[in-house]
Amino acid sequence: MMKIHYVIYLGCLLAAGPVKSQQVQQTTATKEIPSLKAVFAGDFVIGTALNAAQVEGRDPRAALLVPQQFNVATPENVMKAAPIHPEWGRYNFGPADALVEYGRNNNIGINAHTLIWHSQLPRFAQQLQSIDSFRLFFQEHIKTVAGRYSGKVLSWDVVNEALNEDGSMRKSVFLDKLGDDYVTEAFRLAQEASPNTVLYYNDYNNEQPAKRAGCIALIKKVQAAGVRIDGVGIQGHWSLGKIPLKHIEQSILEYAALGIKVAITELDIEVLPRNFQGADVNQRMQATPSTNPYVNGLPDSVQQQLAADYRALFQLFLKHRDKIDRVTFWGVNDGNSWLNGWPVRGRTNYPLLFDREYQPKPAFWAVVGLKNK
Ligand code: 9MR
Repeated sequence: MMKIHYVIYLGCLLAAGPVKSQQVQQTTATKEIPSLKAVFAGDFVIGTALNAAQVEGRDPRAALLVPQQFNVATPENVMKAAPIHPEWGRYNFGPADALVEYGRNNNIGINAHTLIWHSQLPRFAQQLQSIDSFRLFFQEHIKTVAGRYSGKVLSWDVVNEALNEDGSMRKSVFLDKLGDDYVTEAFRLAQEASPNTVLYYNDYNNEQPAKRAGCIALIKKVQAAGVRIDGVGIQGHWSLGKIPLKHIEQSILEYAALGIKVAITELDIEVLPRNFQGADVNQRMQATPSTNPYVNGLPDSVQQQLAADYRALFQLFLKHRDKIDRVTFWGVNDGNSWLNGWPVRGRTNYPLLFDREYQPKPAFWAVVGLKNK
């Protein structure tokens, strides 16, 4: 099963081409900015989340930058259940088809996200009372959506965020209606509908010891049922100056020991005040004047800390490049990150490697510099 995995990614890696040392030089002209996918060719593929405007080409600077920098992409929203399956028996495939087409035209592989998630679940599914109807929705949804993109996407996040922080199963509608075998069942159905696609379990904070233990138990349960699971996604929504490097490294080792690949699937670093860690979209924070401190720009000290954090992370990823197949950022530039709107609306955040003008930040050069010694 891992063979499929390598062959798929090899195509992307070959497409990235060799790294030329003169590419790695500090400049602001887009055509001279080194390409992340080329710099890390041979280590892991580099991805980004894409929004609808970027896929539809409404953002000309993204249209230039994305194919230059990234060899894989994840739909930020359009393949989630609510947008793609809004009513019983009715699917809205247009935006997801456009993404697949965009990928084909730009030599970008698609990491599809996500089949089964308690959030962004269509209203009709939330309202189903009978267990049989809910099970039918669950089965039809996976068969239809995974089936449509079989052979057209590299991977699926089959199940997203099924765990609580203590490693127990989240009390979602899936657990409630289908019992705790639903994760195994989802992987079985995804494998049937899309046999040559890499299948991941994906979560945030699953590098933390308790949640990691729950994640390992979940993966072992799927494996023990004889059902294929190829990889685990560590989302990577981390906070400035608090990157849990030890836990991340331990997680990479423990997950890889299960015989599966590790991917960093939604990387960003929160630089604004926050009183909790992770990415539970139901958690919110009160807006006060002190929660949005960098409206007029990021102070140099914070910029340097961000660069140091990214550098340390990529150093760790490179150390374990035999176990990591992908590093995906959750957004192209700071301006389109979800962290401008969560957990407080209307903030000015700086979590990525490119600024609002699509220019590389010090963090970009810190990461690229690791390969240019
Ligand atoms: O970035 C996504 C944002 O645009 C959506 O409003 C949000 C809604 O649930 O989901 C965001 O993406 C999430 C991802 O799908 C799963 N992990 C956490 C991500 C950030 O919330």
